Amino acid sequence: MCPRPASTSLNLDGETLLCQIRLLGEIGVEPDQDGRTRIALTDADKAGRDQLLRWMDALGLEVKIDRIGNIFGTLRAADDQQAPLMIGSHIDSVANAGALDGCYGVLAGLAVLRAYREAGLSPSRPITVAAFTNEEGVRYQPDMMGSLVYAGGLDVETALNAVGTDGTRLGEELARIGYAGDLEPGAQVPHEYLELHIEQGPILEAEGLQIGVVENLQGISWQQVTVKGSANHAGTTPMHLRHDAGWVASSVISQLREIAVDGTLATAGCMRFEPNLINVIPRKATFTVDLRDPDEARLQAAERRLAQLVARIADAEGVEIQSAQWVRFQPVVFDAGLADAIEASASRLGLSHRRMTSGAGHDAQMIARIAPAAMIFVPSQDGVSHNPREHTGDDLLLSGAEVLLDVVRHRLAQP
Ligand code: HGY
Ligand code: MN
Ligand code: MN
Repeated sequence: MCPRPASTSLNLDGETLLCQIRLLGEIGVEPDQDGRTRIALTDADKAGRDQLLRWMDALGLEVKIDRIGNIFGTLRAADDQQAPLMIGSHIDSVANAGALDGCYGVLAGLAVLRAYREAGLSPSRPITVAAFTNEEGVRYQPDMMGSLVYAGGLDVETALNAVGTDGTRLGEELARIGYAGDLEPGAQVPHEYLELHIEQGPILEAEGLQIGVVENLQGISWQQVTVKGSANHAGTTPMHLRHDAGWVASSVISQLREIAVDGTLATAGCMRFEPNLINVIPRKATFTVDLRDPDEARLQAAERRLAQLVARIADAEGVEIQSAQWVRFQPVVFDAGLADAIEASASRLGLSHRRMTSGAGHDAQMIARIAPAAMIFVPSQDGVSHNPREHTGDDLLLSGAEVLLDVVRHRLAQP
């Protein structure tokens, strides 16, 4: 545990926080998997949401759910008219995920409210813990969808009509799991927003540091590319007469590393051939490209290079191309005052720290559109995430939560 100034009456109950992380991490674990899968609006996501609501109820929080299924648990204040300080993240996951991504920040938010409850203190302004819907965006795009709707960046009806990669309509799934709330998204604009999250990258661990003061966040460009060629016999069609959609997709993907230069990141996460049979030249190929860069001009240059590469290879093979932009978020700079406050807390608590950029997308980048927002990182072991091996030691998890509590205490000027 990190040394705490004797004066505070707000104490972190680290044992309950670690226990809740472990219990939530057990929801969605499949027998044949090491990790858990709680993809947005599935039954497993519902089970995680139900558990979160039970913990919110146990803390006596005022619980509200908005029309896109965002969950809010609020500790009322002495002066209830003020806008809340919001602590948020997400509890949906990718497939076969770790237990910390998103969940850590939501449950650390509950730990902050528990500290107020146990100290018998009312905060000087309401504190709201938020769990945003569909942060991962792997079933319904875009990612960070719930916080984007909340921040007014996506119309709620459009979001409710989103069709998933499995053909389901988001609004029907939301109603099916019982989380189609009635609160208008964004009805309550937060005074400030804090998000505690694992780094999901290698930097803090490599530098032996305990806390990341996140100043900014990369721009994100997601595209789905569909290649339409001609099916034909694998044994009778001469190579120069083929219109092989599978070869075009594979050629583009194999050259992505030439696009990922000067700090831009490029990932082809999905690829599908049709008819996907060993002796049939693919008539259709569908693949995705995830481009990221903290610099908007470089991200646009990478998008142009990708478009030129796809066009050149497609022309040579005589196939048709369709590109659908699934996500396009510009880089975000977080609130300097909040970043300073996080840095001051890390120093006060004697924790080693550095300022850094977030490589991953987070709900904070959406809430930054409507309120001052910033993030706190803790290290990820081996920099691994979106993988059951995702891990952060208990001491580091508790240090991050101590920083969150200390920042809140100072922002609310509480004893
Ligand atoms: O894609 C991301 O960066 C986030 O995990 N949704
Ligand atoms: Mn996350
Ligand atoms: Mn994630």
